Amino acid sequence: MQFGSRTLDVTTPQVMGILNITPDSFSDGGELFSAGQLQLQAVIDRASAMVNAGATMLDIGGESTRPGAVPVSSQQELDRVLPVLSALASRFDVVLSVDTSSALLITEAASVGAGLINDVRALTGPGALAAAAATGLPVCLMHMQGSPATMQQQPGYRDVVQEVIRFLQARVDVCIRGGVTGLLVDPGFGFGKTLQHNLVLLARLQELQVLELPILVGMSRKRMLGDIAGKPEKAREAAGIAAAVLAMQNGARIVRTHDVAGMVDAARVCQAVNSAAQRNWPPDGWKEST
Ligand code: 7PM
Repeated sequence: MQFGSRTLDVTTPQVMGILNITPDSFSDGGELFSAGQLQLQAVIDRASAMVNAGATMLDIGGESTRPGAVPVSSQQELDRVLPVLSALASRFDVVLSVDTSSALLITEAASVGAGLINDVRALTGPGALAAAAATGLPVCLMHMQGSPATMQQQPGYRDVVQEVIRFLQARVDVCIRGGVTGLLVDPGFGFGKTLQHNLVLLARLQELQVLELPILVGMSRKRMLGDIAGKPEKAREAAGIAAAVLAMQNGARIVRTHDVAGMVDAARVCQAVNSAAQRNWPPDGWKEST
């Protein structure tokens, strides 16, 4: 699959390292800031470690979407993300993903080397769809119920898997009509979902294969893992790997994680076992792009 100037095989599981460029970010942020100032060298060092550990994608975000988060200004998001993208694009031969809902940042990110647009709001924001289509880059569409400020207050579904699929299919259709030419889908673990909703989505992730698009998952350090393992954010790596292995076995092609080295090993184990087995993995029928 083409991600701007870079090509990546998404029939084998790929690991996407998370770079949260937010001073308040849960589980990994803050450390990339000193006295409120972004430390570009710290970001480059973190990215370098992830690439050396086998990440083939890096996801760069400047807006905290943690439950209860208040929106940051678009200018602040731009100021955080664009210098990072520029610095990384000239240094690393990996796909740089920009985690944003902002039309302006989508446009600017494409011009400084982004290869993927990752939008937790699935291009529903003002101008986002047109901006994304104009870049020619692929887009990851994520499901969220509600908005970050209130999404964990009262999540409710009749059938969470069916509702996620219906939402994603509708957004896929809108995006294709709007001119987006490459799509990934993501069920949005933790975004307007109880622990039970997240578990059902993971158990039945293979049902998302009806969308015939590569599936991306992000569970790294999230509360669902804390609820299961009973551990704080920094101690959830093993739980995250276990959950990601189940996701890969159920068809996930890209795993978004803070803990790259362990996840790369896990992805290689999944790939080795599944390619040895004559079980039609990865399954046929999904599209490289629209
Ligand atoms: C604070 C709390 C900061 C939570 C960041 C987060 C996903 C994503 C995020 C995901 C895709 C995090 C989340 N989660 N994009 N962006 N899928 N595609 O854990 O699950 O990094 S933000």
